[in-house]
Parts: sequence; C-alpha cells; structure tokens
Amino acid sequence: MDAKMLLVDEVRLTPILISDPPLLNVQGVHQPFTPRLVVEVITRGGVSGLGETYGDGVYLEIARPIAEALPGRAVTDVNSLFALTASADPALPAAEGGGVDVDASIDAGGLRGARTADKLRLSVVSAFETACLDALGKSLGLPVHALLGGKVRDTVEYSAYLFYRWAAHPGAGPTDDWGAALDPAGIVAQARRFDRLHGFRSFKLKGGVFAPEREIAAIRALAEAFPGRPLRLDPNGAWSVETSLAVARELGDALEYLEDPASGTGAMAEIAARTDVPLATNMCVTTFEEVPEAFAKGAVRIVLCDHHYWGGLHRTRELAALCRTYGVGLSMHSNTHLGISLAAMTQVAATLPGLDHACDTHYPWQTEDVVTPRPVFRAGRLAVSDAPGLGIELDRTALATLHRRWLDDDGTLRDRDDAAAMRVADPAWRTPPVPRW
Ligand code: GKR
Ligand code: MG
Repeated sequence: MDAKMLLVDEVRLTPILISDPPLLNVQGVHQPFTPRLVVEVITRGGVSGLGETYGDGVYLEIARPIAEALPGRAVTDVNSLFALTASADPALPAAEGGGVDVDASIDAGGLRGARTADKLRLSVVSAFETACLDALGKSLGLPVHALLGGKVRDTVEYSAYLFYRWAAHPGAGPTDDWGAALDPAGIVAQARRFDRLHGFRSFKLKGGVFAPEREIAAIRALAEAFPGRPLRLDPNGAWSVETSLAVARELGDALEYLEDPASGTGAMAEIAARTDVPLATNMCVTTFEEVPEAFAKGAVRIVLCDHHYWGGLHRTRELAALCRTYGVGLSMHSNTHLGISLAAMTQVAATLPGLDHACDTHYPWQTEDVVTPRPVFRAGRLAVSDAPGLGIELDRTALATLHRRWLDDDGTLRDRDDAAAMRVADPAWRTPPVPRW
C-alpha cells in the first residue's frame, strides 16, 4: 500500500448526549443524558476510523487542537498524539462553593481519581489513538488486536455492573423498565436480570450510596443467590480505614475484591496491611506517576485499567506490563460508554495476558448506541472481532440524532454532574466529603 494513503485527510468531532438511567453513586446520581465525544479520522485512502471518549466541554477543548493538527500526519504515528495537546490548557474544577479541596481533586462524576490536566489530555488522546488504529487496521485488513501484537484469547469476559437506582429520573428524562433497586432484594433482582439477559458470571455492586451495613447486606444477599460467583463492592473511596476494615471482616469470605474502599494511596495501604481481602483500584492508581508509591506500599493487589484515561490502547498494554512485573493483578474499569469504546476495550483486553478478572462495563445500561449491530454478550463474554479495525460500523443516523440532542441542549447537560442531577430530587444535596462513613 502507498504510505500516502495512511495520511489523515480529515477529522470529525461529534459531541453527543446519550440517555443514561438514574444510577446512584457517592457523588449523586447519573444525569438523564451524559456527554460523549465521537472522533472520526478519515485517511487519504478514504478509510474512516472511530474513537470515543468523555464528551464534557473540557475534553472538547482539548480535542479541537488535535483535530486541527492531525491532517497530513500518518495514522501510524500515534506516539506523537500527546504532543498535539500542548496548546490545550484545560481548566481544572473548583470545589463546590469555591476553593480547592479533596472533592475538587477527584474527578467530578467520573469517579476515577485525581483530576489532572495531563489525565484530561490522555483521555482525549485515547479516542484519537483508537480512531487511528481503527483506520490503520481497516486499511491493512487487520483487526486492532493484531496491531497490538495479537490476541491471546478469543472472548473477553465482562461482569454485571449492579447499581442502586431509582425507577425514573426526577423530573423529565428517559425511562426504562428496570424499576428501582434500593435494597438487597432489588439488587438481587437486578443481578438475576443481568444473568438472564447476558449470562454474566461475576457481579460488581457500586456502593458508597447507603450506610455500609446496608451494602454489606446486599453483598450477602448476592452471595446467597449466586453461590460461588465472584462478587465485588466499590464505594469509590467513601469509607474510612476503620470502616473499610470492618466491611472487609464482614465480607472477606464473599468478595473477589474490594474496590477503592477508602480514598488515597495512604489509606488503601493501611487497609491492605491489615486485611487479606484483595484491594483493587481505579482511583488511587490512575497514572504512571501514581504507580511507584502504590506498588511500593502494597496498597493494591489489582489495578483496573481503562484505555480512556490511561491514554490509549498502547499505554494500557504498558500498564499491564508493569502490573505483571510487580505481581499486581489486572481488571478493567468502565464508565458510561457506547459501542465504540466497548469494541476498543474488547480489542485491547484480548491482548492482555495478565487480565485475570472479568472487565467492568456500563454498556448493558445504555439503550442507545452509534454502532450497528449492537454487540451481544454470550455467557457474559464478547467474542473478539477479527474483522479489520475495531470491527464495528458507525450508524450515522443514530449519531446525527444524538448530536442533535447535544446541539439542542441549553448547556446544562453538556458536562456530567452527578451532584447537580441529585439536587433535582434533593435541593440541599452536596457531594459528601470523604470519608463519608
Ligand atoms: O458510573 O456511577 C458511575 C461509576 O461510579 C463510575 O463513575 C466510576 O468511575 O464505575 C466507576 C468505578 O468503578 O469507580
Ligand atoms: Mg471503581
């Protein structure tokens, strides 16, 4: 192939709003619609590659200069993408009520640890990297996993992501037929439906919503309903060291791992030193800079990778290599996402030898998508596509509809804000400082 065909001719950025159910977490509740950004990179050979990432305004600002700088560069040149973000100077959030405190340093809504300018840049770079690899794979007739060195498995296992939730958003919003889940019976019913629909074997409960006793009861109910199945609980750092240890004592026999029981490497290390329950994180190890201290202190036994904020599929593999080197396990984190991200997650997961836990995905909660046909989980697994690129097709009609929703929004939903969404139901709500319990 003529290398000129691999030069980028055009880049399209399409911000969209996708419907999201009223899922509860420590910061509040998901908004009725959440922003995502779809990146399309079109080569001179006329091949289009797809990427997806967070769509809040701050990510869009970083994406624009990359999109402008990319034409004329080769889709093979993914290592230079980060340098293209140099001119973007993303604004970091202030705490509610002003000032900077621990709440402000935690990613608002996304709950994926400290929010830094570089992490925001990497989250945007990841979508361009994915789009370039998709375009390269399609141009060469190779799946993305082949560009990453080849798959080591034919299917990738995902876990059911259980949430406390309301039946409907307060005020207007999209509806679904899942109903409320606010107690152990509701959580077990949700798990049964996930099991029936998608065959998931392992279950993760998003905690930090209710007092720990209530969440312990939910895990106990799950253990009874699904004996021997891997169970995880993730309160997003909402507990103190002592509370985390008390929960670990109560649930030690039932948990595959306890995810981010407390906030910060120091607290996690203290808990790890005093319990045998494996601790996992997608909050205290979220950048390469955070690795040395956390690994040296033995703060976590499992790191949840995420190609979005780790900066792409190649960097996810670098993280995996580090984890292997230090004997730390690997799982995969998820946030609200569509089928482009799911395809990228599956392609990179297929190449990670040390991925020994089922990956998280919010995808089954999403009723809308921009890819067609929608991926189907069988026995909780997705088959790894061997089709060129990511192996997905863009549904342009769906993309246009979701973009139209973004254009029509008055600006209030263009940034994910779970605390603001909670205030619709409870005007006095403020994201609770951690530790909450
Ligand atoms: O979607 O509410 C949510 C989750 O809490 C998400 O924001 C987290 O980033 O799922 C994530 C996690 O594992 O912490
Ligand atoms: Mg987590």
